[in-house]
Amino acid sequence: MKAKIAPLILLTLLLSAAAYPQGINGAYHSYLELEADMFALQHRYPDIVKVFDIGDSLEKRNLYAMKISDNVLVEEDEPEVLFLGCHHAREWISVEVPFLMGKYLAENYAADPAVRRFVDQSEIWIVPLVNPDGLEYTIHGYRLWRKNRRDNGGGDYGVDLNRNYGYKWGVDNLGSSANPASEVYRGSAPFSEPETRAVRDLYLKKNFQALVSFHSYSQVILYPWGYTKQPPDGAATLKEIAAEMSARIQAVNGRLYEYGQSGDALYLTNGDVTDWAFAMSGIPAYTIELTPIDWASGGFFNRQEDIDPIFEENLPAMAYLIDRAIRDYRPIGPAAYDLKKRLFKRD
Ligand code: 0X9
Ligand code: CA
Ligand code: ZN
Repeated sequence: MKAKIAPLILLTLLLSAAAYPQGINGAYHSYLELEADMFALQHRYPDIVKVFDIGDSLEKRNLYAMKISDNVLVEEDEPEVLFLGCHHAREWISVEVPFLMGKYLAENYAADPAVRRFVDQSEIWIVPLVNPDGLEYTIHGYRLWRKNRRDNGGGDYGVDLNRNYGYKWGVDNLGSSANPASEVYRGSAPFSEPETRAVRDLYLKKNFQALVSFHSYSQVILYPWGYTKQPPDGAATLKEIAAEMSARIQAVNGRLYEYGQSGDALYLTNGDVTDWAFAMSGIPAYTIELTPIDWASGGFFNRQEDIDPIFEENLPAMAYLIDRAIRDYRPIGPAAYDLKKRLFKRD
């Protein structure tokens, strides 16, 4: 019996290796592939890249943040910008864009004066994979999984991490759901999930001046508030920066990313990361919903060949935001919380 099964297994492995030379996730990163690539980048550019373990996921995977800056081991008094990816498991392209940003900065630091200025004068923090458990489940389980993998009991799994942040959490049942079976289940309490706690704790330790949380696939740029259609203080500046980012994206491949307040341009949400960050420290905080490019083929299934063009078109928007952070270095919004008096240092 044994002797018959072993060659069969071997054959199956060989066939699948031939059919999927990069694994079933293709050119997209799995958790382990991303971990390896982040540490490889740190190994190659140890002066400007450092990977931090910022906590554990529910299933005990590491949550990583990658810092890109000169004197990377030192906390300098430089404006900090945060790029987040993959709150939602199936949005694979949202891992690639922030990771590629880190790679681009590291690889072009030596030769490109604009990159050198960013890296020397700011600290760029990248958390490309907020939801590693969910991502692994989309690779090995169900491709269209969205939430994390919290066992809610009763056969229901998952909390929508982008409904679990603590500002106006669960303020209504339009922007999130109290039903554990829902795709937008907000969790049992604000920050009930280790993944959102890790982002929160990083945020509160730093002094971020701008933030982008990448998602897919609506090809839009969204800004707070998400929980209400009322505009926040600073709405005009949020809109102005969004317009600048949109124009820069469009200049690359011609794609128009519409922009607007979250509740108008897309739909209402409560407990998302941008509302929370904006409430905490009044910084420009954006959700960029990346493009599917091919809308007909199903929005979450970006082709592998589309990774580079989608990164390339978003690069100047990210660069613009870093540039703004270096030039402005001050909050624009309500600032409900003073980040232990370390914020607003230039006011
Ligand atoms: O619903 C979300 O969390 C985001 N869209 S997605 O299709 N990627 O799930 C949008 C979040 C932005 N906030 C609001 N639209 N309020
Ligand atoms: Ca530095
Ligand atoms: Zn999303």
